[in-house]
Amino acid sequence: MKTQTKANNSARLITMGSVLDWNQTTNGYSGKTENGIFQVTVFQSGIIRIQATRFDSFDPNVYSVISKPEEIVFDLVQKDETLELSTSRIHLKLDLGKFQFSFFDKQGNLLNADDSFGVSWIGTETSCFKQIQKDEKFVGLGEKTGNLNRFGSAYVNWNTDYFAYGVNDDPLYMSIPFYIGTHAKGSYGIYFDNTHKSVFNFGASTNRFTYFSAEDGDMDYYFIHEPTVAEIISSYTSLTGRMKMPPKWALGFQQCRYSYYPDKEVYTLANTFRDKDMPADVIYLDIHHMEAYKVFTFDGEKFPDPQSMIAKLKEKGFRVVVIMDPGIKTEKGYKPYDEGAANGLFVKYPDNQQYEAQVWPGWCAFPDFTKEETRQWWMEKMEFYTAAGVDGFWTDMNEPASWGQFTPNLLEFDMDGNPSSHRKARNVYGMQMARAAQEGSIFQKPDERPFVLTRSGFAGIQRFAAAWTGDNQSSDEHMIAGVRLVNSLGLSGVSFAGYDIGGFAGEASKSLFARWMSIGAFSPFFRAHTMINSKDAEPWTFGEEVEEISRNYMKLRYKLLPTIYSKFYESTQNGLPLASSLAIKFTQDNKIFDSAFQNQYLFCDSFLVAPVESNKEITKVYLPESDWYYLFTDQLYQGNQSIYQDCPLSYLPIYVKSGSIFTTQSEVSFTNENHDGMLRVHVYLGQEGSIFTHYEDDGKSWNFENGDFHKRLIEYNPSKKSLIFADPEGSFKSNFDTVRIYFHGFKNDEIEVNGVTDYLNFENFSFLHRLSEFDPLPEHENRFLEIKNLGYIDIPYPDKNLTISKLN
Ligand code: NBV
Repeated sequence: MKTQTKANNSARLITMGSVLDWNQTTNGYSGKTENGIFQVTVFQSGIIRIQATRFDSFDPNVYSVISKPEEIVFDLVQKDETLELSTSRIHLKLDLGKFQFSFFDKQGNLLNADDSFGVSWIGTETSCFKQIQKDEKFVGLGEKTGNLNRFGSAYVNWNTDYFAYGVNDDPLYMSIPFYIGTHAKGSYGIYFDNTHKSVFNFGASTNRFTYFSAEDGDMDYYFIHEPTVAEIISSYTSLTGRMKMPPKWALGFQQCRYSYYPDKEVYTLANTFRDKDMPADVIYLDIHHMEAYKVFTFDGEKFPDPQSMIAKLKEKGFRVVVIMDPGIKTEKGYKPYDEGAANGLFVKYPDNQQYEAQVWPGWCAFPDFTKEETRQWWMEKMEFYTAAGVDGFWTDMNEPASWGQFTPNLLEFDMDGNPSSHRKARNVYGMQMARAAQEGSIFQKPDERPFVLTRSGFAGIQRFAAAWTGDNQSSDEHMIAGVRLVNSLGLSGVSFAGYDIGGFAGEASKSLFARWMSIGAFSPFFRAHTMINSKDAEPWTFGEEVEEISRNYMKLRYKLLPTIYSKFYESTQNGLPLASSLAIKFTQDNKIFDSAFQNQYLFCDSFLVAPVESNKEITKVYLPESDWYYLFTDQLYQGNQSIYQDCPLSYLPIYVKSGSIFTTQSEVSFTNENHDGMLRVHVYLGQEGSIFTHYEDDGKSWNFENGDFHKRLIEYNPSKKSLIFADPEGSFKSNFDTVRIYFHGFKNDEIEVNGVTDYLNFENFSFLHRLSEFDPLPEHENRFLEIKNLGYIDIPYPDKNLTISKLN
């Protein structure tokens, strides 16, 4: 039985009090204070875990952190009243009298320190108060609205179904209690590993401290320090895991609506994409695919033969993703209900009675996804869909949502053998449903990589699913806010994320839709979606011009697949996002936090994307340190300045970082369609070079895990004036037989290929197609931008290393 140790006046704050005794442990130290116990664990040289509780044992979250402490050498000494622990990265001091921690780097710079309230409680609510460092900024915290720099704001983590949320509303569907603090002395990350409703206050309504607190549970956080924000994110994802390599089709364009039916409408949709030459890979079936909204059924009238429908769609290169909601209609005779009830798989009240609430099907029971047997059962049930040929799964309403939107806290969840109330379970429920969906997909189709899209989640969700930002609205504000949400998810370990293009609630104007498609092409997850009863919102329904603009950006997305796929692979290895807030690479540049520039991000490392509202023809863009090439003309700009950029709807402001490399392929209509066999390598003159990791595999199976991939580094080295293709690794045979290298910004007429002179060809080059002149009036003429006289050479795809030299 857990007993409260001391101080039972729950109306006032109590701190840990002073340390009474401590002992060294294998990975750190632990001890006892006047009011609680604590443990300090060195996880890695750059990660230290702090745990404190008022009870006599700890109550961890078993769902998020999947790694174990490494065997790390550390020093531990007591100097007077201070206990000092050092690893090769962090120097941690604990004031034994006050139970206050201070974290320093190895040069002695103070990174982060507790306020004198340190770790404390008010009743069951546990908090950790931190001093604010000079000019400190805070980024991350996952799916949170608000500014990139979270200083001055407070946020709640409590997964919430929020239809048509406002751009400043909080909380939304997913909680990730991880943030990064940064100031002139360095950056650090804090992951608060507590699943209860929590609050992060970065100095809202107080100038004394920041704090994070939870309604209950332990003070349990991981302090991460590395020299760069990128390494901090990598460390965080070494704790909570990284995404699995998705199937290639999931990187293509995805079309959704609430809902496409009957089957004829789905065929028309698929055919229209192909007839209109607009590349696309995925069609979604929303809740109307079911009979009376019962999961694991198809509505027999709307979809009399789902299997042959899906087979026909596959012939055209389309995959089908179905929605799965957790609510199971409480209807005797409906097998999923009968089985769940008979086997005790549903969420219950403490008296063991089944919990019911209303959702789409009416009264429903809710599978307890925090129970292994329930997940196992769900995995087996998914055969219903995979047998019909369904390839992907969309877990919606998994906050969990129900009418009334107020789940009672007394409900009980198994929590994998540690029964807990809804207070502890809610925030991980959605993640465990996404896990069941992923495990189910793998169980049913062991040879194929799964694709799961989830609305709700918690720290670690990246291991199981891609995320989208729920029910946004059709407005410019939302389009821009969505970019920031996705960038923030990327700062918090969730690389595969996106938003409903066009907006879910409401109807997009022509210009809004066009702009949103162009921005969405540069989002990791690329999907258009809209609400029931709204106007058609496929890319051809907004008139000819929007159709052409959309097609242009869809095609550009598909041309960029070799880059995007390679960067997805890298993200599975290092946890870094594909849509990378400038706070990652340009952390110390205050300008990037300006409200005018905070939405800008790097996509796939090379592209600086400046999202801009649909009604703007000209915009201000901030170019951070480096030189930058305007993507569509190769005009060169110096960094560390803001510029004015023309931005007609047809041209989204995008700049390529000098020194970068990216790759493209010929146009295809779906990811699996054969390209022309030529890999285009674009290299941009710069003072600082780069290494691009080119990655290929079969796009669908797990064979890459056994070495069946094709990977090679392509390095541009400005001081050696060379571009080197390293030896390929892996047993997979590349899909390319030729390489065309485009030299952007170089002055060469000739270069050397493995020491042999070769002469460049020149052409006018464009990443987008010329738009038709829809309107004969001269003032409506559409601009067409191209790169004049771009030099290139063609070579056979090198089967071993190859050096291009004499670049200037
Ligand atoms: O299943 C219907 C919708 C879905 O289209 C949307 O993407 C989800 O976020 N779902 C929410 C349920 C209700 C929406 C009003």
